Amino acid sequence: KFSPALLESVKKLALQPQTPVSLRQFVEFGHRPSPTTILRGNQFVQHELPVRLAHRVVELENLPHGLSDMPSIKRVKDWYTQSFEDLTNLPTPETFGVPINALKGMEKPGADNNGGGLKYFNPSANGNDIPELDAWNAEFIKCIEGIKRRHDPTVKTVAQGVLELKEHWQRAKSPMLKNVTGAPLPLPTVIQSFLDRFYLSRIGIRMLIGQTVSLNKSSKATPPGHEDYVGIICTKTNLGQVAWEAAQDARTICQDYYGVWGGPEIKLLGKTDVEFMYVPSHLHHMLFELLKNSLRAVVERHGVDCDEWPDIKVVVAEGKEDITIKISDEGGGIPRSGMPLIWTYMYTTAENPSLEDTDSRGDFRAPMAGYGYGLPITRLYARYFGGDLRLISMEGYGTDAYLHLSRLSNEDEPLP
Ligand code: W6P
Repeated sequence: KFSPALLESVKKLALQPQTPVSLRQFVEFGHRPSPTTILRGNQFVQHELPVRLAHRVVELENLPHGLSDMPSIKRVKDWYTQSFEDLTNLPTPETFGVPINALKGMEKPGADNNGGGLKYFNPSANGNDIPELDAWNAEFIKCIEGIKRRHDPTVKTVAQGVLELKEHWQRAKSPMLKNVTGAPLPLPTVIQSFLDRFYLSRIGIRMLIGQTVSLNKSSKATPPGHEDYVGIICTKTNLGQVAWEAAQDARTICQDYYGVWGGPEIKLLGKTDVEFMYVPSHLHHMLFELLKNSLRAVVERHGVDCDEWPDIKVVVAEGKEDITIKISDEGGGIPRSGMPLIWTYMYTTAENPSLEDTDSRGDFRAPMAGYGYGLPITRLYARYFGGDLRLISMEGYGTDAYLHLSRLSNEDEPLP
């Protein structure tokens, strides 16, 4: 399927170190970028993405317990290899004929407008419009957007691969599946930590692509309402606003799923008006996931016919070093013995976890609970920018989820 030469160059790049990018670097780099800055960024990504992809290909090839041989894992590995090929086959600006020398001296945006650096560098105003540059940038963006789309089904497909491994163990009557009680066994630690590394790396790769695509598209004009944005990063992310939206979305899903009217209320308390630098889509994703869990716990503990469910409380605290969001539910908590399972890629309390977002009638049904990957992946999103997620359960009463988000945005991106 892939040429031996390509596979060789994958192995070669997998030996090169990945380059971490901090949130601060993302912002400094993407703030009012000149055409030269955009080009430099694109060139960095054209090199960095193949390095990161190559690391994943090699790891996917060498997984323990036969996981590498599962058809779904092979598919995912092929996507990574294909994306590597797409990027390395793409011409570089030089081979594409971008007159690199014509860009010399254009590094400093605003250098020739009072030194304020407040205006976008406008090449055409200087008679320096470079069609080859625009054409290469456009080609490059098309390529990485295609890569992002290709990898959309990764989480689902890897989950499928883990199921294939479990079925393989069953057929082989492997001791890996020797469960006397019938309770689901946690995955071996090596597989668990592989999945953590793999999904954390995926967050980083998608951050790099998302940021690059966004900077290229907004470099000519700031989209309305995006004055505080640098790419997909908002320098004034309003926690209360994102939390309110995540709460609305989670409650809508809860109503549809349980057929309840309204559902438990979600109260926002504390310093909800805090603004800080973050990726709003990441924040939304984490809060949405946690709130869905709390809603599910409350509805299932108190019943769909309950006339007044206990509120779910979201308390925001602003510290110097981090912002903590506590989400408290009275959903009965989690037994202590079940706590370690929370972070495994199999924990689910959904009665019928399905890989499809459809119910038994085949209708589309919003997944109230997915395939048990929500919580571990939410914690990875928190950790990606130096935060963390902890759960404290009071069995018989409820659960507190503590989401810590780091304010010190100069920590290095973690790169497994
Ligand atoms: C529960 C289980 C859980 C997981 C994550 C967040 C909140 C909750 N509540 O009962």
